[in-house]
Amino acid sequence: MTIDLNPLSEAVIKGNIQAATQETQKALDGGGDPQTILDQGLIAAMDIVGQRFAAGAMFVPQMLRSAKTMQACVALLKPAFQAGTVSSKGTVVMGTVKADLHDIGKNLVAMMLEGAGFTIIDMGVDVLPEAFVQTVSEKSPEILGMSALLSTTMPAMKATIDALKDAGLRDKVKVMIGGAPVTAKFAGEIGADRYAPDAGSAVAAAKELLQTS
Ligand code: B1M
Repeated sequence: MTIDLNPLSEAVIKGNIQAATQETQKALDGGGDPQTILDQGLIAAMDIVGQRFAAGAMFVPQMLRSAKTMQACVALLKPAFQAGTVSSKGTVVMGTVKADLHDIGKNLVAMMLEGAGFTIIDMGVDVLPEAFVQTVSEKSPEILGMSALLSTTMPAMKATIDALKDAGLRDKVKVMIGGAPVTAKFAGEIGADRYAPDAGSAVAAAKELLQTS
């Protein structure tokens, strides 16, 4: 079945929450695949928002409205990604690194991991290295997941890994990183265990790290 997701993308780009949530619901009610709605309706729209911002054709308040619109639509998709979870596959502490306020991607990764059976401790945005270390120390998660969307905040990932080493915790937790400017090469350079380019890969990577299915 083909569902036209262009009206949804347009509504996200314009930051029209009412139209976007209506279009999301319409797509779901019409039997649309939630993953396709997410990838081709919502994430594709945010890519266009980013391109327009970079070209000076959109500004921060408009980008923020688009982000809020996307989040409202993701909330409608959430139940579809979280059907039938049983016992926990492991605990993942998640956060966006110091000085970085982008949380849509991090929230999506958390949502998918939760849907796949992991327990999530979400620390939010602008998380200091020492706060990550404290939570790892207190909660003993199997995985620490860090997200960064700005090239200027990527170094906070290394700072966090270094802080884990200083606290004697580095070998007690697997570290997974992601976010638009992050690469597998960078993950290797800073001593992370895994890089994942998107939420689906993050689930596969988490399972591989813990050798669970
Ligand atoms: Co900002 N912003 N922003 N922004 N913003 C970008 C990132 C930018 C690329 C736009 C551009 O110039 N084209 C650019 C960064 C340039 C750079 O450093 N390379 C940028 C900038 C410059 C800024 C400000 C500095 C603008 C300013 O104030 N002048 C400012 C910084 C604020 C701060 O953080 N301190 C800023 C602010 C904002 C808003 C607040 C307005 C808003 C964020 C709202 C929010 O998140 N609640 C915003 C938005 C919306 C964007 C864009 C348009 C969209 C980001 C997004 O949500 N994408 C973005 C352009 C773009 O990326 N196309 C842009 C959709 C999301 C699903 O994708 O986050 O990549 P993403 O997540 C993916 C993967 O990366 C991966 O999986 C996710 C799902 O598939 N992933 C992981 C993410 N984390 C992972 C963790 C993992 C594994 C995978 O393991 C743990």
